[in-house]
Amino acid sequence: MTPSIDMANATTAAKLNKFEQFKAEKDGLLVKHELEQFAQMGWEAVDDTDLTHRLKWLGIFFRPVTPGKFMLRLRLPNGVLTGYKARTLADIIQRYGEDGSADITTRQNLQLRGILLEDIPDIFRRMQAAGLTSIQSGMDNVRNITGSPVAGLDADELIDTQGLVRKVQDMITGNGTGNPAFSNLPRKFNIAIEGGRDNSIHAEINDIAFVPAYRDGQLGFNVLVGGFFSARRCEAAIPLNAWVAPDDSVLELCRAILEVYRDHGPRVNRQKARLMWLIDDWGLDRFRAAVEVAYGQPLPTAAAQDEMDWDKRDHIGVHPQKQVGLNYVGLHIPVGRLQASDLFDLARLAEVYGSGELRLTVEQNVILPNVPDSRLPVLLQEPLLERFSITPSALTRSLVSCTGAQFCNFALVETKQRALALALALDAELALPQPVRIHWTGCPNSCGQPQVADIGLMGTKVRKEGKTVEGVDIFMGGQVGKEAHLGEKVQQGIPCEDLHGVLRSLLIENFGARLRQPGEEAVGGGTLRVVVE
Ligand code: SRM
Ligand code: SF4
Repeated sequence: MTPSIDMANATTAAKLNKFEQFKAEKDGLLVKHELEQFAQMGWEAVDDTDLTHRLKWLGIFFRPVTPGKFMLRLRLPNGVLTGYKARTLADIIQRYGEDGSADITTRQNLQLRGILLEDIPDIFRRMQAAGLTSIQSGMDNVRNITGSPVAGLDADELIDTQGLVRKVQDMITGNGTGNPAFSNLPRKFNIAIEGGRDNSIHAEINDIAFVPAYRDGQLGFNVLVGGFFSARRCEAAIPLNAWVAPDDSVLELCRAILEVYRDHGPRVNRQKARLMWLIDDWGLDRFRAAVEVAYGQPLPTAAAQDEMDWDKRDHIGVHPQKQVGLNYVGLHIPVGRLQASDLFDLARLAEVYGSGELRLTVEQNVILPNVPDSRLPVLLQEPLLERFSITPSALTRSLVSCTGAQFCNFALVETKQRALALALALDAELALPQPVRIHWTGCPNSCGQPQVADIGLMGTKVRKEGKTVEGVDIFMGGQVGKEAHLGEKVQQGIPCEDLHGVLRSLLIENFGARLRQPGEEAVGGGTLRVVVE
């Protein structure tokens, strides 16, 4: 299928933004054929647009903060991987020593660090042999497709989404080889397919979300569209007033929406190019009608209600599965940061105690599925569980953080190290009646999703005593699960050095925290093994 971008809508070439211009000159996917050459000539000699932009079509991110040490963003549909895949990735980063690490992302995915361009052809061969791909994971492509991390394990789930998520990924990426039909969207695009009752993947912040719903007694999905965060605007997804059966209709509807967005989505101003801007411009009825034409048949109207009626779970700890005698064990990974040795260890635990499988969550944690009752006691004695705890303390437990200044050039503040240090310090000081979800994001792009948090912290620069220092704007009121609702900014320009006291007050006044008595200690916690300079 050849893309047919509506140039009348996209307006004249003269008005196209610079991203549209370089995409029109050469599709990002084409650098795939130049990788061997890039590897031989070295990154310094690669054309600047290929280096800083087009390589992202293959998941390869040049990092201006660490020039020459690239980030590789994978695709892990539904957050599922195997011990074998984890070991392959561990092996890839191990050779980079201290530079080699992996981050679990807020889209239940992995990003590898420290990668050298000359190694990429070999890395891609090894990844392909292990059934891994990083294709179309950056720039104007569909990001990792999320689904419940306990799909197929949860006794109360409605639809096991794993197969559907894989099929949608295969359709969009041409079975992982790259698909030019969907490699030139107006902007990034997020898809989530939820099969459980607790909205485990923040359906409301995706460009397309499928949520379970019964229509005339048949189980399928209601469809939401247009959710997104950006520096300029954040919106929750709205109902498309459509329902689909849990079969290839999901694929077909994704294809139809992507075609409409690809061919008619706004391409003049990149700050106004996400799907919701098209829906705003056209109105929902016209958008829905265009999707129906692309879908090839009328779309059933939405079911009256969806089935997401639970509070959101965090999956930490030991939980019985629907398969009698088996359990899934959620391990807390402090701010999602893993070293090669951690990935090797997790692969071993999955193979020794479970079925060789691992799952990732959007809270940047890991789940070991299929652990028999009989093996639980030994698993729980494993030294790794001292760092990757099943009983983390209340604030570290729910902590989420984007990459921040260590590797991201958009960042206005360092995030991960600071987030963890503050959470541990506050956990030591305060007793909380329940976990409080604190999300850090280093800039207004909101990769760390501060708007879904109980307390969201967004990096900014602040003036203090005549100097510019790192600070945050504070968001509150984010709700997740059945009554998902985006939080709003409640305070701005707090210097990070004053944040401890501000958070302590917020936790006491709004979340029932009390100061610990002498001798009363917090359990669990975490350490980040990479020290940020
Ligand atoms: Fe993001 C750009 C990291 C989830 C909104 N995001 C970036 C870049 C690629 C910028 C860059 O080139 O440096 C960051 C890479 C830094 C690095 O070295 O790691 C980056 N985003 C991340 C991750 C790794 C954060 C994390 O630590 O988990 C997440 C990767 C997900 C994945 O596996 O694909 C990540 N980014 C998100 C999310 C959350 C989500 O999807 O639920 C959002 C908000 C939701 C959304 O997109 O609607 C998000 N990222 C952005 C934006 C703002 C998009 C916009 O429409 O303006 C940018 C900037 C851009 O695209 O121009 C951005
Ligand atoms: Fe980078 Fe900003 Fe995204 Fe954090 S929120 S990863 S600082 S772009």
